[in-house]
Formats: sequence, C-alpha cells, structure tokens
Amino acid sequence: MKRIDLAIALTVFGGVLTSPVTADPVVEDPDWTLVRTIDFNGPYGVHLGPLDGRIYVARQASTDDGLFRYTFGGAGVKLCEADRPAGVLVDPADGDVFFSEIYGGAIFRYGQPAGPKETWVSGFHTGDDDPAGMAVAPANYAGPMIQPGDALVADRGSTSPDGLWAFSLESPEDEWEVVPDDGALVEASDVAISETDVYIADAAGYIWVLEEGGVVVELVTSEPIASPRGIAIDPLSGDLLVADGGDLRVVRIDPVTGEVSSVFTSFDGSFGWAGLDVSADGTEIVVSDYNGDAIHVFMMCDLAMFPDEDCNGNGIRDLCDVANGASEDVNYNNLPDECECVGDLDGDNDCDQGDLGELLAAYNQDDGGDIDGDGDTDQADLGILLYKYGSVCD
Ligand SMILES: [Ca+2]
Ligand SMILES: [Ca+2]
Ligand SMILES: [Ca+2]
Ligand SMILES: [Ca+2]
Repeated sequence: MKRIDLAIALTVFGGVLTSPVTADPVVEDPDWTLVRTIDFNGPYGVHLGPLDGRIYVARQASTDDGLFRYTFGGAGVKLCEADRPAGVLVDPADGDVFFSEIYGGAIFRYGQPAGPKETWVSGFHTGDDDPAGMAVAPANYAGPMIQPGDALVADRGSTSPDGLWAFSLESPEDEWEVVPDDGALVEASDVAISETDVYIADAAGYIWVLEEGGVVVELVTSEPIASPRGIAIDPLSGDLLVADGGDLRVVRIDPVTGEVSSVFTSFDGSFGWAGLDVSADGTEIVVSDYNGDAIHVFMMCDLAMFPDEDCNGNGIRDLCDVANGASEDVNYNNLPDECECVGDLDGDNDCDQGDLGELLAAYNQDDGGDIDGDGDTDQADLGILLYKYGSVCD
C-alpha cells in the first residue's frame, strides 16, 4: 500500500487541504488490502456512492466543515458547506446525497449533480436532536416497521431526546418516529438495514435489533464491543461490519451466532459516528479515523476473485491499481487510464484540437464534454483535457 501524492492532482484540479500523516491500521483478514489512506482533517461519516463508486465524507473539524467527495484514485472536492455534519447517505435510486447535522438537529439533501444544499428534515423531537448515521431499506426489504426505500436515521441525543427515526428520500419534511426516546437506546450512532432486519450501533456498547412496535433487542455477541459507532452489512456474507471506537478496530459479527472476529485493528484514533461503509458489491470498505485525521480505503485485490478486472495485465485488480496509485485515473472512472483514451471526445483515438472544440461547444451547456463523469462540462473537464492534450492512443 502506498500513500497517494495528492499534491500533484491538487495542482491541476484544485482540492482540499491535507493533514499530517498517521499510522496505518493492521489488516487482520487476508481477503483485504489497505490500498489507500487519505489524509483528511476530521472525517466523520463516510459513505460509498452506490452509483458512481465515489467516497462521500462529512468533515467535522474546527475549520472548513462540509460535505466532500473523493474518487478512489483522485483528489477530493468540497460539494457544499455544512455545520458539524455527521452521517452521509446516497440515495441508490438517483444519487442524491443526504447528510445530518448534529447541532442543528436536521438532515439536508445535496441534489446531484451540482446541489444546492437544501433542508430535508428540519426537526425531529422538540428539543435538541443529534441525528447521526443513516441507511436506506433495500428494494427487497421485508423486515419490521418500514418499507423498501424508506430511510432510517439514528438520533444519538447525548443528553437530550434520542431514538430512531424514519424519513422519506422522495419528499421533504416527511419523518416519523420508529424507536421512541423512552426506549432502550443509549447513544445510537448508526444504523444498517438488511433484507430482513434493522441493526443499530449504540456507542454505549450495544448492537440492537429492531422489532415490531419499535422495541429493540440486544444482539448477544461472543465478546463485548466496547463502543459501536459505525455499522454496515457485508452483502457477500450478511455479516455485520462494526467500527468499534473503544478498541479502535473494525469487527465482523455473524448476526445469527453473534461470533465476533477482527477485520482491521490498531487504528490511530477514535471513530466518528457512522464512520464505516461497505460497497454494494462487498469488495470495498472505507473507514474514517476521526482523531487520526485519515480515511482508510480497503479493497479485495486478489485477481483470482476478479479474473475479468485486469485490463493492464499487471496481475492486480484494476480498481486496486487505481486506488493505490499504480495507475493514473484522471477521469475518475475507476479504470486505469492506460486502458482507455482519456480526452478523446470525438472518437478518433487522440486528444487534440477536435476534442477541445467539442468540449468548448458544450462548456457550461451540457454533458457533451464531460470527461470526469459528473454529468457536466466545466473547468474540471477542461483541466483533464489539457492534461492529456497531444496524446495519441494505441
Ligand atoms: Ca490491473
Ligand atoms: Ca480512467
Ligand atoms: Ca480525438
Ligand atoms: Ca464534468
């Protein structure tokens, strides 16, 4: 694993400040590789976009708070300002981004592709709320209390009302209480939803399972989890992945037997709320190390599992090539650039004047010159084209 030198990319595309280098966590599960560590001041909630394969992260630090987006191989951009944001969720239906702000006690939507930030749920209980981690019920959800497509948010409510709330991703100010303040939750930080169950990470040392009527029952585990702060469901095994802020590790929990095993250990600092996510295909995990000022990206890189994902023939899964910096990916499509003709908008196998003309014709108009895959033609696309200008492809 190597750290990416972001300075080069930042010079070309603009970006965000980085912070000092931290110690790397230890990978305990041989299926996984730490492919990249992003130095990032104050990462809180993290989320892997199910549609665009990008990393969404909430910054909660002393300065420059906001919602950010990183590509696996590239630099980050700040999408919008936020005031001490916590959890992040991307709507799998349309890519809209939702994030919670704990002090104001509200949820906001950042519409794709370019915003703006809008208030989505302005209040839960009367009094101080602390909405944190969120999740959306999958299309085949058949568990208690909510319907497929409904979202849940954990309301930590440290010294004030807490609970679990549902809300709609389709219409604003459409929220309803699922677990009330007088329920068993103590410091609900994050939530995950399988096809059959809702699991709540409680930083006071519990994993809860939701039942009908808004009752929660503790999941008994083979060893204590000191402080669950982030939770996600491994789509490959159905296991729970939990960021344990007490013992600074990520564990796997079999939800049937309660058996616990370590996946990653020895993180540098404590986790924020909702600081863990796994991709929809189960082969990428991101973890935000809040006090360590780092976002860690883990992937399954064994080519035996991905025989069709080695376009550059180097024996390593291409996504890992991109993330660990072995291959450039200036157009952010997670495909090594040596396998494609970046900047060739007119399809004649080069990047030259003809391509520049197409880009300028679409500039600030439509996606006709969209090279970085964010649905528009703007300065970022022009920067990539100029970077590749004059190249001829095989
Ligand atoms: Ca490869
Ligand atoms: Ca590429
Ligand atoms: Ca061309
Ligand atoms: Ca673009």
